[in-house]
Amino acid sequence: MSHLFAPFTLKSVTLRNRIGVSPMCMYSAEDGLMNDWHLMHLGARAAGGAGLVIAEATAVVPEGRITPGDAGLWSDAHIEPLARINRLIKAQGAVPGLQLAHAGRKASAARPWGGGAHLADSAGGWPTVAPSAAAFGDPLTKIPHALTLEEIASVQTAFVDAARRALIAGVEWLELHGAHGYLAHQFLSPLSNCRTDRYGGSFANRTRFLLETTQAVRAVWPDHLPLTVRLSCTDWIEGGWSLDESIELSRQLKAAGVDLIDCSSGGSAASAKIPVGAGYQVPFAERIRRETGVATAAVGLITDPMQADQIVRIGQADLVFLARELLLDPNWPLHAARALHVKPLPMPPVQYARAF
Ligand code: 531
Repeated sequence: MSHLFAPFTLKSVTLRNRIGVSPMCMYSAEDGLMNDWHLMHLGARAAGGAGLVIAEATAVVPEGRITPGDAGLWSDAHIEPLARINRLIKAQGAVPGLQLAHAGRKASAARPWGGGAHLADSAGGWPTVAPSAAAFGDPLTKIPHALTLEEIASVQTAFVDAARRALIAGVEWLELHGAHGYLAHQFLSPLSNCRTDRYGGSFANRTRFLLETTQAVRAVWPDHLPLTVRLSCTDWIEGGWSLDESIELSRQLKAAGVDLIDCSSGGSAASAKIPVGAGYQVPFAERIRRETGVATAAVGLITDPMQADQIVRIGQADLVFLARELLLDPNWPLHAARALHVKPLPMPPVQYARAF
């Protein structure tokens, strides 16, 4: 039986355990360039024992940033700062991952500590784009420009170019952001996609952007490295994107070469009533894993070692991704190993080991 501290192999990559650092926006880059903050944030969590460390939503074009502080990979200048971080992550025994993203109509916002509302173009913001010219709603009130077919193709090319740069930077695990109400999810959800062309309307049309982007990225991302997708498995709104659609899309993403689905939810509309509670998204990972045979990661209010271990043991997911708990405690994996009586006990970096 598998468990939280059993290694996990996907393609040619082996994680030392089932714990992944969920991609977490730091809003601390300058012109998309990662810096010492990211080195500390990601490096500390690799040293803390996680098997996989996924760097935050990294914009494929500047206008795809959620805030002016988002990381980016839209130019070759972005490669080396990321490569430096990836070398540290690897040296600490973890696998370096990265999430590629485009925020669509949720772009051009202030950082959370600046209020999080859309920034006027005159205040450091920029015009946004989306499948359709409909705003998310207060406080993200900008009306986006509806992408033309040529512009859609150019965003997809930007994902491919960014994936190539990620590879050069030493990323070994790539995640495409298809969740949380950002651009790919804006195409998926009927709540944000009112197009009448081949990218809107039917399920096949709404999923076209993400499937095509995935296929194009898979073509340049080496076969031996994992390509994964984060989905919002439900919008939590009647008439919105649903779990049944996520299951069918996961099947098609698997056929397109996706190795794992990272199962989150929400983000399409502020009015969604989300039953937030311990492991509330785990059933999505479980159903997608069981019904499609694709590997899954569970994420969302996973806080306790026993809870995380059980998710893996009973086959609800292959991996657990943690965010908030790992912000509070970068050494959560080392503490979890003790709580679970793992033998041999994973040790902290050699520089700290004499204390144990
Ligand atoms: C939180 C969030 C979770 C679920 C739905 C919507 C939002 N996160 C998502 C992050 C950015 C910061 C807020 C990303 O996915 C990039």
